Amino acid sequence: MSFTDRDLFLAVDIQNDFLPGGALAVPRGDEVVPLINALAERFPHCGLTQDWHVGGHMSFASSHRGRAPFETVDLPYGTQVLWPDHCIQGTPGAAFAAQLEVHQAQLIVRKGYRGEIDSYSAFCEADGRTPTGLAGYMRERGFTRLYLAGLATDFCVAYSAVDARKAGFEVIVIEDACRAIDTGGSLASAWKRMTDAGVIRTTSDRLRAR
Ligand code: VGL
Ligand code: ZN
Repeated sequence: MSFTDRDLFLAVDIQNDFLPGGALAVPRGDEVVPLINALAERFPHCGLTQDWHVGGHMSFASSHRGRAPFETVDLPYGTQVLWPDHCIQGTPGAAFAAQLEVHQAQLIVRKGYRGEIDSYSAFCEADGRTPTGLAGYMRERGFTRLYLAGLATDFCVAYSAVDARKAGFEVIVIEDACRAIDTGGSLASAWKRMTDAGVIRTTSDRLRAR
């Protein structure tokens, strides 16, 4: 069995700032890049997401006096983890990793571009109601299944996976092609939320055997 016109493979946030040496480096984040390149070749339809913040974004610790990265603050839409400045529009840190070779990607979803609101999810911003348009794009193109890999498992991958389930799609997370930030128990809680939402967990080996 191979992938069909109903399947979309989405590689999440493979950007310099999330790789070793980057502003918000995900431990061993670079290890997923060759896996993602190989996976993408097998899908007829691929997309990419790109964290795409304005300078002074509310998710940056630097926007809150006296606060440090990885602390949390309460914002109008809920609790927000504070991050180092990262993925600022047009900067080298926001660019896709040089080793990423998914030139056949048909779609790039940018998110987090509103200064007052974060967006981990590729579907919906952190207020839980402002859509990015991805669900509509998938429906118009007839995609019913979403395969996810990338960075970080416990933030952008997990929020995207759960929102995709809410939008009615089948969702498969390719675990070994993801890496986590894991701050304050975020990885365990992300897997619980994904599993509860009916997200399927697989590995690139298992997919290769299809
Ligand atoms: C992400 C934290 C802040 C991610 C993005 O891509 O998982 N995490 N912005
Ligand atoms: Zn971000």
